[in-house]
Amino acid sequence: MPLSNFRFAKLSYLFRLMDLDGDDILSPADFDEMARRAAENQDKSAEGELHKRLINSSAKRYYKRLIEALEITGTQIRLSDWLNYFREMDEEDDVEMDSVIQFFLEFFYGVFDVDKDGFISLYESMELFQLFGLPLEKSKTFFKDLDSNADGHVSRYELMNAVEVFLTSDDPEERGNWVFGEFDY
Ligand SMILES: [Ca+2]
Ligand SMILES: [Ca+2]
Repeated sequence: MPLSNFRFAKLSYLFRLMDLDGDDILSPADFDEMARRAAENQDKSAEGELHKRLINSSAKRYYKRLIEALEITGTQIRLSDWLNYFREMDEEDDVEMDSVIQFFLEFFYGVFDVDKDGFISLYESMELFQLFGLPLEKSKTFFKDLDSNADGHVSRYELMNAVEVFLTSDDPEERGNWVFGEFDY
């Protein structure tokens, strides 16, 4: 079965968001660019330097995890590979999809939970927006949508639900669809 227009639009949008160098391919170069931008956003404190080193060393590892999660044997991910993955997964049970959700959890917590308290704060979520070039003024709304119990932090559980909705839902009313910002559909 083909993907609905809505899912096609949002999955393509997420792909382009991650394709930071805009060459229509997800490759280690995009993750290097992510690391470079993250380092640029850091202050010059010792903590900032440590964060920079951590991000640099793990950028390639994250890319490898994504390729494994998508079960791609080559070294690059084209938009068609990415969309095909979700098309095929719809026909199987969602056990395999879990590995892509796990990738995003590991990635977001690894990169953005700077103080390692197990939650993403509003401030930490702003870094995410900056990194992907999303409008910062939208980050507060985005954060409120993610923080479903409104305790001022985004827990793993809250993030996991949002990512799952994003990857699988056909209902634009579900808030998780907007976890990566706004897109047209
Ligand atoms: Ca790219
Ligand atoms: Ca945190």
